[in-house]
Amino acid sequence: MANLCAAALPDLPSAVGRPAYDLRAVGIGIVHLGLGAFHRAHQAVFTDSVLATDRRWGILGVSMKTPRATAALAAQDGLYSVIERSQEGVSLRVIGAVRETLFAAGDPAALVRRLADPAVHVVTLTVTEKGYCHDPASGALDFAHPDIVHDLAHPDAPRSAVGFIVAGLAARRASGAGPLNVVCCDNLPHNGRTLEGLTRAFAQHRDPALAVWIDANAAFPCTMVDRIVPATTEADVAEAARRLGVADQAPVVAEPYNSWVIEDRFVAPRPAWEQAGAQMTADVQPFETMKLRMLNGSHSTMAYLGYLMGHAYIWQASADPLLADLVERQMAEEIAPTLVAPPGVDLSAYGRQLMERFRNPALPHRTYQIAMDGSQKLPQRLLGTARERLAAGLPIRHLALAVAGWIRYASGTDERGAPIDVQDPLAAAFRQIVRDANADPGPVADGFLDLASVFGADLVAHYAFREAVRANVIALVRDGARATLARHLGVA
Ligand code: CS2
Repeated sequence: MANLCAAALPDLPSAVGRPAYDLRAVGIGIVHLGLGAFHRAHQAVFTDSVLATDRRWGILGVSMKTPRATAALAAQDGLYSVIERSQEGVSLRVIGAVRETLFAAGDPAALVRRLADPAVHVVTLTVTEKGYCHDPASGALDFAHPDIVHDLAHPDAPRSAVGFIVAGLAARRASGAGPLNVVCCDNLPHNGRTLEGLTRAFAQHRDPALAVWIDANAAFPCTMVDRIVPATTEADVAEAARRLGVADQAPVVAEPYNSWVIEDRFVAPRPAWEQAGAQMTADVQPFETMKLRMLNGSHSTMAYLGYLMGHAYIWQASADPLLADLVERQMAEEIAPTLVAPPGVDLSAYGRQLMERFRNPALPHRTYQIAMDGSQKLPQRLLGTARERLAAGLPIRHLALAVAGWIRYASGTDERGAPIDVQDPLAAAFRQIVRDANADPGPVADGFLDLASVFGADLVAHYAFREAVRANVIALVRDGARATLARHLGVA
């Protein structure tokens, strides 16, 4: 079978969407760091629509750690399909926005040069939570992180996203290439502000005058990004080929829902993403906090407890009456009351819509995938809510069970005694905690609850919080997740 490529576009089946512009007329105006499935199903789709009327915004897609995505895309002229799956059916759209690719680790100097190209006005990032080399609880740059240590020693051949951004900005300053918009699209709290702080801390260490220049010449708008994009499987690759009539080694699968709320805070030209459905606003925070706590908080709760209960997929976990009851009550009773509803949003309707999105059986989203990197995710998904409720003297019953679900999962053994391959930057620390505690649940919980980079010094020292989580960990180990949940919900 032939490969998807520019020459194959005219012969695609008529039902398949395709770029509404001449690929050869597109210039590179955006450098994107982290060419994973989420970027390809989210920002690249918005940008693809913008390109129909404004050819300046082609994307140079950069892979940070492995050349897998760049190699696959380069072999097909940067083209790939988005397979949109709902209960009603499947639709395909070929995206042309990624015009060039680059593997950062293969040629760091080339990436720095491209970041300093005067035609590039925007850098977007999806490098996942752990890609920011920060302390998740405080948001501060981790100067002991091996990549940051390396990048401060080799500022012109960096490895980390922050190292590249600072190197690119330094090169722009030196060459007079002009200001830059840096748009974080990861699920971090106050993501733009957080990245700005990390960039400033790194630049300050390198050269205080550079930090001052960056303050005036770079903007870091906050964004809320939302689209459920499970990892692509072999079956998806086969489905893309069947529906396209040509082979696509880099398709992505997504739900129909696609939302991007962007703080209108730019210092350089930018794509008119609002013409493609993005929402520009003066204040992203209510959207972002709502999404991180309601959607991602529920996702993580279902991922840990669902995995322990034997659910491989989120659609199964959210169809389990016990888990559905827990996450619905957690949203309504404990999360929503901490939120300021964004303009025009009704929080109960938002919660109901989330449950519907989770239950989409056409979307095989693995609990195991969402369970990854919990140490980096818990602070913004569950712990901020718990912290605010505790400060207000409010109960955290459901949140304590969800956090205990993480500890039970991250201890590395499932309910049948089989090992769980826990993927997390702190996985070695977790194993040490379990060894030191002889796998005794109370002491295991204590060991986890001492992790200040996750819980922050305040929750580490919060007696009531620790006791609530600890009791749930002990119950989960002793009785299993299903029985613990039934008792918790009063249906045992
Ligand atoms: C998920 C998110 O993998 C995860 O941790 O919770 O990727 C989630 O699907 C997206 O944030 C939805 O917008």
